[in-house]
Amino acid sequence: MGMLSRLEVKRKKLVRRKNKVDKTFYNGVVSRYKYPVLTHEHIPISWRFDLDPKTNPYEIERLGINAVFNSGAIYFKGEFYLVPRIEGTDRKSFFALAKSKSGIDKFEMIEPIIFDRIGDETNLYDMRLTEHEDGYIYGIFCSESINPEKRELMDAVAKAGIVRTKDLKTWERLPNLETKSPQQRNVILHPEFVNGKYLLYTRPQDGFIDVGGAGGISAGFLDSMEKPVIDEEILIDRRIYHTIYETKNGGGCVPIKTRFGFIHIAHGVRNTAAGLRYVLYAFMTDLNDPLKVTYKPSGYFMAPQNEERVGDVSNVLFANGAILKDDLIYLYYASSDTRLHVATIPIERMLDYLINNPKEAFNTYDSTKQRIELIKRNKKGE
Ligand code: M1P
Repeated sequence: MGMLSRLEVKRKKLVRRKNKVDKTFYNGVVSRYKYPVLTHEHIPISWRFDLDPKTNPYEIERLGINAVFNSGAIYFKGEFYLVPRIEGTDRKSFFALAKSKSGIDKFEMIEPIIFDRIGDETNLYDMRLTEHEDGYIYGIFCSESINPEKRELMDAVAKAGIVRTKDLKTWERLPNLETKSPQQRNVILHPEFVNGKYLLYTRPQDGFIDVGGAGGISAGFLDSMEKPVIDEEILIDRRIYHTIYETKNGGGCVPIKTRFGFIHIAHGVRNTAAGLRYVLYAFMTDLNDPLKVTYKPSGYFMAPQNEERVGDVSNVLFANGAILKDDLIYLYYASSDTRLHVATIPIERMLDYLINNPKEAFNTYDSTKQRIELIKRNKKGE
């Protein structure tokens, strides 16, 4: 058996591996799983090697894969579909479709996704998939280009790109979103019309990495997805000093509708001596007024742990895809910009967490009081 056949056998074994709950972690809300659902090793050999011995006699990897991470997710025709960010060894990210019957394991890559390029855009990543009530599935992603004004190396501009499909096979490219903010990332389409308009969650930013003066997760309305222009961005979840989202935050998954409101899973970023730290937090918005945050527990519900802490961009958890199926949220989260994991969250536990966990205290005095009250209540019950 040649080297490439051996590699494919190894890959197939990896894809077929059954996943199981990681019993070493407990917070009452989330079940983590032992194995990542997608890694660079899950990518088929035929996507990386020229399999023809005449043109590749030394079985050299022609187009390597560096990482598979931040993934959009959707339940479609009885299966769990993912559209992860796949980064080649050339640093370009591309999208591809993967599917699984269980949602927790056996994700098989189907095919890379390609659609029209706009202008001189260089890189695409982090697709959020929304099944909108207008009948289309939209993919909103980051479209990155070099800054046309400065033309300096590393001076990039991030915008929100938009595609739509009805079958996950053919993807129609729409114009990029226009807003008054100089740059945008983490843009998400709300699944329902609000007063007859499309609602988009945005994350305005002054620079490519630094959000600068921008306040946090915002929202804006659109009349049409074919001419996507937002005139006004309304701040809905702001950055706050000495919280887990002090440096920046960003919407993650498409809001999940429940009887109490829409669940948002987002990422919060703080700066440390060791660099930025990304954790996952959640909040709820009002069913009738999706711009109004109704519940928001303090802190994070998931942070990088163990091997999740290390990767190309260490100390990062990032989620841009979740599926609600049979009262269970399947949350697809990536660790350290390197690999993709799944966590499951029973919807009733998520609702209890959102509604009953304490709110942000903003300072040590009030935070300590929250803990002392908890200890006192527990003493009474002894
Ligand atoms: O490296 C961490 C993340 O950084 C960016 O997210 P944000 O704009 O919120 O800081 C994105 O590049 C994302 O893909 C990446 O995981």
